[in-house]
Amino acid sequence: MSSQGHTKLDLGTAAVERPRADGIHRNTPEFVSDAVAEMLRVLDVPYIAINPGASFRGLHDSLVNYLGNEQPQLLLCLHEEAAVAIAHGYAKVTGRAMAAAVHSNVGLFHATMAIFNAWCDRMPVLVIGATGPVDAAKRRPWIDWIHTARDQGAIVRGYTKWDDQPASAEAALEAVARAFWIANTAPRGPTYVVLDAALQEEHLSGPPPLLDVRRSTPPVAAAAAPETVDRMRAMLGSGRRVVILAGRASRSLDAWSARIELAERLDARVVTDLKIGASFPTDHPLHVGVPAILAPAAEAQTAISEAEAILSLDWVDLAGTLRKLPSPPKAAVIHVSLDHTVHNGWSMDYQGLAPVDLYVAADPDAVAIALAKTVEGLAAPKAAVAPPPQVRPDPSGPLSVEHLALALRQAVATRNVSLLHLPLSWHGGWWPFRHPLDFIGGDGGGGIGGGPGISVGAALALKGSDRLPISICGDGDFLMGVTALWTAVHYQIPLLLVIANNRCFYNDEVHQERVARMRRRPIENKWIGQRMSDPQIDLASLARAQGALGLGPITTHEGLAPAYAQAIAVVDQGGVAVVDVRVEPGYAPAMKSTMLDGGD
Ligand SMILES: Cc1ncc(C[n+]2csc(CCOP(=O)(O)OP(=O)(O)O)c2C)c(N)n1
Ligand SMILES: [Mg+2]
Repeated sequence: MSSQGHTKLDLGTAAVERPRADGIHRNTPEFVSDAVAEMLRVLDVPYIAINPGASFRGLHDSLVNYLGNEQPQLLLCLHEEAAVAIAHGYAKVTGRAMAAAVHSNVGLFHATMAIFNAWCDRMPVLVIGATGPVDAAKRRPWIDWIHTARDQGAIVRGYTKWDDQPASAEAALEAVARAFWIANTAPRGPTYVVLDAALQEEHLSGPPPLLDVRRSTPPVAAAAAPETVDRMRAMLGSGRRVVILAGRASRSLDAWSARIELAERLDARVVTDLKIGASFPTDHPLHVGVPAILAPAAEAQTAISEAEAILSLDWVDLAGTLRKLPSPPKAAVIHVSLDHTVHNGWSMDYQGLAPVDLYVAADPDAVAIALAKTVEGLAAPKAAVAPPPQVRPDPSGPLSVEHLALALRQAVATRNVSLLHLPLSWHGGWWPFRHPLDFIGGDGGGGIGGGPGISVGAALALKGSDRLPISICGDGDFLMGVTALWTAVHYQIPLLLVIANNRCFYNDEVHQERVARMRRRPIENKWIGQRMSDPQIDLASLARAQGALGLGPITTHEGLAPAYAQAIAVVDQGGVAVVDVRVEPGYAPAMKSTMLDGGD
C-alpha cells in the first residue's frame, strides 16, 4: 500500500505533540487498529480532529504509538462539534476530506450539528466513530453498556452519504477506504464508520489484508457528454439574454476562469450567492446585484425574470429562487448538478422541484470548463468597466457591521484575504470577491456555532499560503463555538476572528418583530429572550482564555484601526487574534425585508 501523496504537512502544526521516538512501533502492525491507522495514512488523510474516548482508545494508541502521530496527526478539540466543523472548514478550502473521530454515541451526539452543516454544504468529512464491544460478553460493566448502541449510524444516516459498522479487520479497511472515497466523490458529503472497540483492540491474526487503494477508490469522472454540451451551447449561444446562476463550485481557478470566459462570450448576466463560496468575481461588470444570503438582490431577480435562457450551475434552491421572482420567468432553464443523487427521505435540504428544460447530471465545474471551450469562437462583447468599489465610511453615529467591514478592508489594504465566515448581518456589497479563495461560503446547514470551527479548519488548510485568514462571526455564533479557538492556538494555526457583537441573537428579534406585527402585538418586546446583556459577556476574555489575543470591546470608530493593526500583526506571526466589535443590532434592509416577507 503506498500513499497517494496529496498532502503537504505543515511543520509548525506537525511539531506539536511529538511522541517519544522509542515508543513508536512503525514496522509491523500488530492490532486491527494499527492496520486501520495505516489505511488512513495510505489514503493520505492529513489530520484527524478528535475529542478522545475509550471506545476508540485502540485507534488512538495506533495513531500515536504505531504511526508516530503524523499523517494523520491528531488535532485535539474541546468539543466534537468543533472537531467536525474543523474538518468541514478544511474541506471547504481543499475540496478533500480530513478525518474526525468521535466517541461512541455520546461524542456522535455532540457532532451531529456539525455533520448536518457539512452535509447541507456538500463538503466531505470522514467521521470515524466507535462502539463499545458489540459482543456483550466482552463489555466492561456499566460504561461499555451505555456506550453501545444497536445502530449508531441511524443517528446520522439522514445527513451522511454512507455509514458502516465493519465486523473484521478486512471489512474495517475496506469500510474506511470506501467511506473516504464516497465522501470525496461529488456530490461530496460526510460519511460515518463505526469501529467496534473490541475489534480495534484485537491482535491481527496475520499480515493485514491488502487493498489496492488506487484502484478501489478511483476518481469518478462526472463530465457531460459532448452532445449534451453542444445542446447547451445551442440553447445559450444564439443571441439570447442569458443569466448564469453561479452556484456550488470548487475553489479551482481553472473553473473560475472558465465561468468568466463563458459569461463574457455569452454576454450573460451572472448571479452569485453568499451561502456558498465565491463562484464569480462580484465586481465584474457582468455580475448583477450583490450576492445575498437569502433571496437574490432585486436587480438580480429582474435579470432572472427577463432572461431567455438560464444556466444554473448547481444553484442552491433553484425552485425557491424562481418561485420568488417579481414576475414569472420565461426562460428555458438548464440545471447542471449531481445533487439529485444524494437526496433522501429524511432531510429536505434538497429544496423544491424546479422547472428545468435540460437537466445535466454532471459536475458543474467540469461543465463550465467544457462549455467555455465551445464558446471560444464567439467574440466577447465589450464589457463596461467595473465601477470602483464603493467605500462609504460614515464616521459618525453608533458602530455598525458596515463600519466593522469597511475599517477591516482598509486595514488589510491590498493583501490577499480569505474570508472564512460571514455573519448574517453581512451585505454582499461591502467586500468584492475576485478569486475563489476570497470567500469560502457559509455553514451550509444554518447551524449557529459552526463559524469558529469552520474558520479554524479553513485557516489550517490555508496555513503557509499568502492569504490572510479572516473570519467574521456573530456573537451568538462565536459563543457557541468559541472553544475551537483553543485548537487553533495549540496547533499554531494563524487566524483573525472579528466578532460582530450586537449582544443579541438578533436574527430572532427580527422574527419576533414579524410575529408581533402579524398579531398586532407590541414589537417593543421583541428583545426579550434574545439580548445577552446584564451581564454583557466579555468576549475578548473568552478569546484570551483560549490563549488567543483578545481585543475589545471596541466601541468607537477610532478604536477599529489600531485594534485591527495589532491583531493582524499577531496573525502574521502565526498567532490567533480576536477583535470584539460592539455593533448596533441591525441587518441590511434587503435581508430584513426578505425575512419579514416570509423568508427564514
Ligand atoms: C444551532 C442553532 N440554534 C439556533 C438557531 C436559530 N438562530 C438563527 S440565527 C440566530 C442568531 C445568531 O446570533 P448571532 O450569531 O449573534 O447573529 P445575529 O443574528 O445577532 O446577527 C439563531 C439563534 C440556529 N440557526 N442554529
Ligand atoms: Mg448577535
